[in-house]
Amino acid sequence: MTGAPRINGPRLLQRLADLGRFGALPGGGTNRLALSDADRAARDWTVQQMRALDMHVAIDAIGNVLATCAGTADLAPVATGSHIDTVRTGGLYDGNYGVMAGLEVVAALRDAGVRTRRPLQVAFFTNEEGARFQPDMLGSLVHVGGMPLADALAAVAVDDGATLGAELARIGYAGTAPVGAPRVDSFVELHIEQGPVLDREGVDIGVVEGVQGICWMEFSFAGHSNHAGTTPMALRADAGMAALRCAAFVHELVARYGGRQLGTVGAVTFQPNLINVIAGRATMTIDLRNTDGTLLRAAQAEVLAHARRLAAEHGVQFSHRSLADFAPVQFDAALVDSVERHARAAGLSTLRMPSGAGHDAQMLARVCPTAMVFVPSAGGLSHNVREHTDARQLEQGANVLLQVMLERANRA
Ligand code: HGY
Ligand code: MN
Ligand code: MN
Repeated sequence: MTGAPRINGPRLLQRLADLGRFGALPGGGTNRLALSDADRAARDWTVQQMRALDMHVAIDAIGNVLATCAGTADLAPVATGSHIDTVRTGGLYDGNYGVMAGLEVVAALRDAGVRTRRPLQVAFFTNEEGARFQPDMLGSLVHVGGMPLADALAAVAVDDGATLGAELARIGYAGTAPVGAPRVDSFVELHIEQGPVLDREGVDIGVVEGVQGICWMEFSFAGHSNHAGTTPMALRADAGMAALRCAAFVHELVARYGGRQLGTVGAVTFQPNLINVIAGRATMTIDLRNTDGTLLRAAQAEVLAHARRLAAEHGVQFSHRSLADFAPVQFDAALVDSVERHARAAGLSTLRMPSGAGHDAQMLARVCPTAMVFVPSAGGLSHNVREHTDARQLEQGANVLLQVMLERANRA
C-alpha cells in the first residue's frame, strides 16, 4: 500500500474540464440533452475513461452505463455515480461531478495500491434531467424496477418527437445488460447542492438525509382562437387566459402553504401565439415539490381542481397528464452518519439537509442503503451556465466520497 489514498484534485478537475467539452456552449456552460449527439460523445469519452481504469463496463437496456472494478471478494458492489446529461442551460458540475469523482475514487485507490473487499461501481444513468424525455431520473428508475422498460423506451422527446428507444439505438447505447433488479450493496452519490444553503451558511459538506417529493404535470387548455379586436370578452374561449390564471394560482398556493412547498411553471406554449389572436390552445408544465408527501398531494389536488374551474369559467376543454410523480425519500441513517463522520474527521463543517433537486439516489434508495454528499454551489446557482463550485470544495467532497465508499466496501 503506497500511503493512504487521496483524491488527485488536478486530475479530477481535468476530467471535469474534458467532459465539459461535449455540448459546450459558446459563452460557457453545457447543453447536453439526453441521447443527443453531445451526450453520445460524452458517453463514449467517459466509457473510454472507465476502460482506461481497467473497469468492466456494462451497458443496460435503457442505456445506463455501469463500470465495475473487482474487489477481493465476489460480493455486491458499493456503487456511486450520477448523470452526464444536462439541461439546455447546464453547467459543468450538475451530475458530471458525481461521475468524475467516482472515477477519481477508483483512480486514487489504484494509485495507493488499495483493492477493496467489495467491488466498486461507478455509474451514469440515462435521462436524469427529464429535460428531453419524462420522467426525470428515468434511467435509474428503470434500473431499480420502478418503470417498465417498454414504457421508458416509448417515451417521446419534447424537442423533436423521437422515441427514447430509437435515440438509444441511434447513438449506440441500447445495451444488453438486464434492468430492474440490480446487484448492489449500497449507493452514495456526490453532487453539488444546486441551492444556496451551504454557500450562504459557509458550510463545506451537506449531509443529505433525503430527497423531497416531486410532482410534474402537463396541463392543456383547448378553446377557440379568434380576433382580439372583434371578439367580445363574453364570447371568448380563451385558452391562454385560463393557463395564465392557473399559473397565478400556483403562485398563490405556494405563498399560502409556505414551509417547504415549491411550485414552478417552467414552460408555457400558446397557439397560435400571436399578439392579436386569442389563444386557441395553451400547454403548460407544473413542477410541485415538498418534503411532506401529504402536503404535496394536497397541493396537486388543489391545482388540478382550480384548473378545472378555470376551464369551465373560460369555456375551454382541460386535459392533463402526469410527467413525474415521486414521493419524498429518506436515506439510510447509518450511511448518512458515515458521511457526516468522515466529513468531520477531515475537519470539514457539515449540515444535515434534504435535497431540493431530484437525483438518481432517490431511485437507488428503493433497492439499497443510499446516501448523498453535497458540496456548495456558488450563489446557489444551477441549471444555469454560471454554475460554479470551487476546486477546493470539489476535492473535499470527493475525499469524503472516497472515505465513505472505502469504509463501506471493506466492512466485514
Ligand atoms: O428536476 C430535478 O430536480 C433534477 O435536476 N432532474
Ligand atoms: Mn443532477
Ligand atoms: Mn439537474
